[in-house]
Amino acid sequence: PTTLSNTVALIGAPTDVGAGARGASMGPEALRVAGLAEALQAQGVRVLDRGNLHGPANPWQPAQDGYRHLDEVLAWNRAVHEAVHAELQQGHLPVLLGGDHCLAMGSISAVARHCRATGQTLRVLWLDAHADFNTSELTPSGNLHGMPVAVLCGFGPQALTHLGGTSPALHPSQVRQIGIRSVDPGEKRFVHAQRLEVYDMRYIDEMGMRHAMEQALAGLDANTHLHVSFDVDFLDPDIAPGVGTTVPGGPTYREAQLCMEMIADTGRLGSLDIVELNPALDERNRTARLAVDLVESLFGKSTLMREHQVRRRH
Ligand code: B3U
Ligand code: MN
Ligand code: MN
Repeated sequence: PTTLSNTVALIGAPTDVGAGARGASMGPEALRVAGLAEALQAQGVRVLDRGNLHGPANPWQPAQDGYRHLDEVLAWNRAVHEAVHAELQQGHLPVLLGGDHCLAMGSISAVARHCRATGQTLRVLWLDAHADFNTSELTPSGNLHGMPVAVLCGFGPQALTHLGGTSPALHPSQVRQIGIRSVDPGEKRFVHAQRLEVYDMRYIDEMGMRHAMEQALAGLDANTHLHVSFDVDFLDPDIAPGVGTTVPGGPTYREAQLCMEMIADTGRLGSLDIVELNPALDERNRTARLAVDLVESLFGKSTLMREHQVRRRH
């Protein structure tokens, strides 16, 4: 099998409280309109659309003590945490439809809590143009979507670092970042200090997506739960304009497909975030349709029989 569970639960979290641009709150519906459930069903999985979570409106206020909208971000992440954890306990594969990337605090803390209880090893693949490793001291914006990896590693306000009870939810050694090409100066020093494993665009240019993914996926075994946190701004803005913070020079269509196919080949996918899709900035929903296309590959769609392609690599 391509994934840990044959039943997928779609959980919409329509908010942009952690972002610097409005519009990611429309992401869940855009993904549904682009045919996400149908695409997953075509890959042979059962799909349960749980509808959307509810939470506070975006107050659009400036940062206070280095954080924008901390109370609202906390409320949304509590809801996400409970919903994701409930699906995992039922043996389902949760797919979080964001919403901005601050919601990964709730989803990944739930996955970490589940893995702790079941004795599984958690590996997180962070597909993003950004490292999302800021703290209140380092952030240039106060936007919490730039901080989820730091919060999950225990650096941030107590209420967020303890969403899953114990802190930290993750050790930096459990994270692999792919596609990174925009890191703030203080954030960069912190990434090095915490020894985050980053396959940035320079690495992908020099070594190729295949080698980067082989490294990022090395060491998985039959006890590994693989969580993919897919920030749509990972993709090159030429093919994916519908995001709040475009950064030029991202993976091409072919590179992104290969990335997803190699994750599918591991058979260890256990949970997924699709975040930062911003329909207000998209062109006729093309970025949503591309995201759905890539998720099909992530769930095992391939041109030929998969065994042939795996064999070719050895
Ligand atoms: N690193 C910047 C920008 C940013 C991070 N994530 C997104 N944008 N999407 C910040 O504000 O932390
Ligand atoms: Mn992100
Ligand atoms: Mn990003």
